[in-house]
Amino acid sequence: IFEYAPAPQSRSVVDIRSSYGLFIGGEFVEGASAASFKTISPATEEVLAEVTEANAEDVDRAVAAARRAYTRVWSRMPGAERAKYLYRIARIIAERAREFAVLESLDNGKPIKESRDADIPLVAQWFFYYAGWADKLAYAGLGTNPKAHGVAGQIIPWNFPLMMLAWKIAPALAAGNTVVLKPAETTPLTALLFAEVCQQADLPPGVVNIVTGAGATGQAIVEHPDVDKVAFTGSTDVGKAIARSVAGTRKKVTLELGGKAANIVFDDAPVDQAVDGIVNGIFFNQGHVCCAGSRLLVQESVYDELLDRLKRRMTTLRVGDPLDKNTDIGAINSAEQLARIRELSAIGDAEGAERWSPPCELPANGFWFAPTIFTGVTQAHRIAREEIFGPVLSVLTFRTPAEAVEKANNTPYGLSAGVWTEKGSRILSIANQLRAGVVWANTFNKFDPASPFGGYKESGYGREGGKPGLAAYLTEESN
Ligand code: TXE
Repeated sequence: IFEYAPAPQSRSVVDIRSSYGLFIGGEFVEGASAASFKTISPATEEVLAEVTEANAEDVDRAVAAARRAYTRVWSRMPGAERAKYLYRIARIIAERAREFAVLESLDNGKPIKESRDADIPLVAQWFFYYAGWADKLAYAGLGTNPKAHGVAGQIIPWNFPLMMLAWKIAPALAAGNTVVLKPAETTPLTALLFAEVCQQADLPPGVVNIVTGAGATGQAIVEHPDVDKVAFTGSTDVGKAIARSVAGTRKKVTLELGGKAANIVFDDAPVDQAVDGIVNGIFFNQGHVCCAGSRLLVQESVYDELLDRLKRRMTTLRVGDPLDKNTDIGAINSAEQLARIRELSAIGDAEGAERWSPPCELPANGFWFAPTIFTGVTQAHRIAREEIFGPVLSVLTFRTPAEAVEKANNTPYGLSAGVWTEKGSRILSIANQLRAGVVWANTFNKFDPASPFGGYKESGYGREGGKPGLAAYLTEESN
């Protein structure tokens, strides 16, 4: 279904407009006020485009368009018809993959080899997968005739802009909901290109509405009385605020929040494979990953050898231009995120952990942070407890499997974890004891639309992907 284009090295494959309106009712419209903001390339700080800042009036228009489309068209359409639109969207994204990959790397800062080989293919797969569910809702586990909630308000972060959009929009539409989605303020461009895909696919106007803006726009969506379902991915603090604000209303909520995943390496693990998995676990997407393996737990007996090999592997990582196909680590998404990473790393220094980075020259402009590991980290250190959301790994050790499990679970989060060992029985035993929504064994950061993804504890609730991801957009109630 998917052919990889040769690595695009230039931004000429994508046509970026100088300014963007809001996508409401199937067309681009001006905002109610003249407010706008700039989206920049984090690798160069160059302004890419001026984007409309939607206010509460705009959100109201978008919700009204979504409601009309829900009542008049989408909720009445047979599932097999909805599926056709989803397949069409999936195919268009696959055809325009190169454009999307370049735009994503420009706006977000991630390496082109990741947007080209991971993000955009997964986006197409998500739409293909949920297209297949649209006429099979009776098998979602919610009775023979489940109903859509109605209008879904969806708020997404900046780390996987188009992928988060696909995770939200594909199951919502398959289930028969219509959508008002807000991309993050630092990465709105691929969502706006997706709006063009909706037009190209002849999706009925109002089924998907894209409103751009910052937190206040998101809040207006969450608080809008005609929104039936809220889906959020982002920081734990904002997630908690959203849960408070919808408490006592009829709105259904799913939250996918932060993480502090343990990547546990036992002494019988295949070392080279584990080292690659550790590198992928923390340096993929500059560590801007909610399920990043940000706490490495190494069995003491292999600590010296593993650290030595990890450091050697890290010296081969190339940091730089996101559009260069040889780049492994791109730009940090924003000045604010860079400041957060610097602040927590400085706390790591102050608390006595030992910082190490390979020699690497960072570009003069833009936002950059060298791949970094901290050793001598204890569970009391803030860098072992708080999400850094950057290319920074905290290394801890353990002696016994029981100690590994105890340390892995000693976190307010519970999104993901990794286990590296030759023993199948140990994988099962450890995985069953970990309080994490996803556990990878001898691999890391693997995603598949059929696999449910989501957290325990303060990592949020609800699942995205698979049948549970579909069920989150359905109800047994007749509405
Ligand atoms: O997140 P925010 P930020 C974590 C990560 C990062 C930290 C802060 O640790 O360092 O959060 O990132 C919208 N009502 N994650 O500040 O603010 C906002 O406009 C409704 C983990 O970027 O949560 C954006 O679209 N919406 C995470 C989205 O929420 C609001 C991914 C996320 O932004 C809002 C991102 C409000 N009151 C950050 N305030 C993950 N789980 O992957 C903001 N928003």
